Amino acid sequence: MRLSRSFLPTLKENPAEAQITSHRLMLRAGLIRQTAAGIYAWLPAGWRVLQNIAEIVRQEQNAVGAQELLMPTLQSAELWKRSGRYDAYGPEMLRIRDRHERDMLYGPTNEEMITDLFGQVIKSYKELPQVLYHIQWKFRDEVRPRFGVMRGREFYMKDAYSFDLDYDSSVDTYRRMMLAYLRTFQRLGVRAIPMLADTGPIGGELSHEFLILAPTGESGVFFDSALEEQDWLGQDVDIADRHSLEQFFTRMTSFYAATDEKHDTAAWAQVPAARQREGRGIEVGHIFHFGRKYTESMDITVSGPDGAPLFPEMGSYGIGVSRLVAAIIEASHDENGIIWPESVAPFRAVIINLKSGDSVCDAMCEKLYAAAPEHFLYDDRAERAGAKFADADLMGHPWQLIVGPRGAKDGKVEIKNRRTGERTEDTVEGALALVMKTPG
Ligand code: 5CA
Repeated sequence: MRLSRSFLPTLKENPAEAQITSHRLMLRAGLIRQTAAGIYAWLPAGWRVLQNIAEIVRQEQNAVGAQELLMPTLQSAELWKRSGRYDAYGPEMLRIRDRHERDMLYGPTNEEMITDLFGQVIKSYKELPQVLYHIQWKFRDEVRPRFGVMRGREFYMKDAYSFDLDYDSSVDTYRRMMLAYLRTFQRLGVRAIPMLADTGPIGGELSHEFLILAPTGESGVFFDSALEEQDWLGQDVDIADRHSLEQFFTRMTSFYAATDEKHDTAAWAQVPAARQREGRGIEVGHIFHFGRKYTESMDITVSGPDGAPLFPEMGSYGIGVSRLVAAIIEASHDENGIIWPESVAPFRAVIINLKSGDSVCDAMCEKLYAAAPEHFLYDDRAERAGAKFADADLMGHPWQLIVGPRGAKDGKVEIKNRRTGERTEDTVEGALALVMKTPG
């Protein structure tokens, strides 16, 4: 993308309405604009980040056998009356009436709709397990939407739903999903700590939340620092094998981790003092095992091995995709701006032309840009160098390829790493090879 022609409105000043760093930086870096309270438009750079996150989430869901589909945002109230949640959900649900006076709602979550779809299609225990997910906008009419997309009213969520024949296999599915989550967050370049959690309006008895540490987080957290050191991508778990899943889960849950709601001071005292970590965290994911709550209330069965009807065991698994954009920024920034992990950055690199109009500089920049225009932002504006550097740091591209008359004359590009601040010089080919390396 050429910056001179892009819809990328950066701001020099801090917007008055933003109280926390990620909200300020998202507005200043031109990622989002508010269109109504708690509702945001995603501008091109922000939309790229959102899609990059969604793609990693998708790959890890697919890797554990979940199937992607897409359910609508608008739902019929009838569905929710069947589960009994239509009245129970309260004022957070945005209720709408269509022209035929039918009650509708903007979905805050999809347990009812997926259970109904499942019931229409799956008739026999032989077709189980099924894990289905979508990545779709949700609406919750939060009393106090705040901190930008961190607690919005409309937000982007990945929600998966599982259906198993019996309790044991539903626990396998829960553990597989747990692994998928840990892998997902690690690939996103952040540490999300899994913690035992309350189930709230979703229901059920087994539940974990995933929290990214940040002082602005809404929950107090207590955990064993050993959890931060785990390499979930390097673990050898056979997801088709119950024993292997159990080993993984037992190991993971052997480390203490709990939000303030679930904190157990006696268990906490057992954690070696040097490994005790206390702080605040942002909930970026939440998984629930709730058994037959919805299949029973909505009367959805499959025929079992002996022909008798059975209620499948369910779980649901959410990731706050739009909240993650803000949470990643809370965890990865400095006083100059965002520091994007390579895997989610809107652009891999910005090409900074220090002398637009100079034929040698222009030619070198064009050569760099032509190598991967979909991955590069080319700052071809007639701005002073200082403004270009400030915007590059603010927007947080992992790499800056700086082209000035002196270096360009010798065929050299200056390469700055945004995270480390390290600067090197290389040829166009060398710079491209470094920047285009696949992120981990
Ligand atoms: N049906 C279940 C799992 S699919 C569910 O809805 N879980 S949830 O309520 O915990 O939401 C899942 C994730 O969505 C949360 O972990 C959080 O990261 C995100 N989320 C929830 N509410 C908001 C909000 N108002 N703004 C932004 N993200 C939100």
